[in-house]
Amino acid sequence: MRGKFITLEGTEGVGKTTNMAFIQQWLTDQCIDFVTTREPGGTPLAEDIRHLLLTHRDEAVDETAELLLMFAARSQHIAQVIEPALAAGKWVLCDRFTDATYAYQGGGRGQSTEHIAQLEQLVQGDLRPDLTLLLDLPVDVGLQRARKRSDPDRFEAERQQFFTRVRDAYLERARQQPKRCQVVDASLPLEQVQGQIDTALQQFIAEANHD
Ligand code: Z5A
Repeated sequence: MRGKFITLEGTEGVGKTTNMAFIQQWLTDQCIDFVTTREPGGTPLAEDIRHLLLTHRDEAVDETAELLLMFAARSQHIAQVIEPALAAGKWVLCDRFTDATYAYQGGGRGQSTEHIAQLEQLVQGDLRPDLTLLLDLPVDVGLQRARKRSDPDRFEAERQQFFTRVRDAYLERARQQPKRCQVVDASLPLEQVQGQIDTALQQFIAEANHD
């Protein structure tokens, strides 16, 4: 049987890395065979593209070039990692996927949603996540949390208004696709955040077993 595809999304400082570890443990406890990966990245070539995308540079980065690089990395990632794993019956847990493109390149940069949808169709065909956990919290809280970490990369250096547009675009995606996209209130203490994730995963498994 084909595996399930779960993605984790959110703006700056929502706690993706922290909660990826929680979900990995959760899947392990359920004896589910899974692979963990991330975007942009997940293969040597796609990780090279990630480096190109996140590095600060003197040259202005054309927004269409940025969009195409995201999908170039994704195409390689799907071919090398995601599709083979799903076809082998493994679950795939991915730190960000195409919702991030709608949120950052669409909402944040103002790139056309139609163009993103066309690239999504070209690169992914019918492949879509089965479940997306959207960690959500007010932008200022997330930025305060993120500031405690290392120096900001090219995206993290954006202003608060940029992340507000990103957050709004994520929430709009969740409103449009409420079954696939579960919004988690990431402003709560970690234990309560993980309680919500646990509930969403249990519900997802129950529905998957029912299908
Ligand atoms: N990007 C894009 O533009 N288009 C695309 O299509 C894709 C990506 C796929 C790299 O992503 C960049 O790529 C990303 C968007 C762009 N840039 N940004 N911004 P990334 O996923 O690698 O980058 P990230 O956003 O920095 O993710 P992260 O490292 O997982 O960070 P995080 O979500 O902030 O997670 P964290 O490090 O676990 O948490 C931050 C801090 O908060 C940390 O100190 C935690 O201990 C703390 N924390 C976590 N949860 C809590 C709670 N509940 N209470 C209090 N404190 C907490």
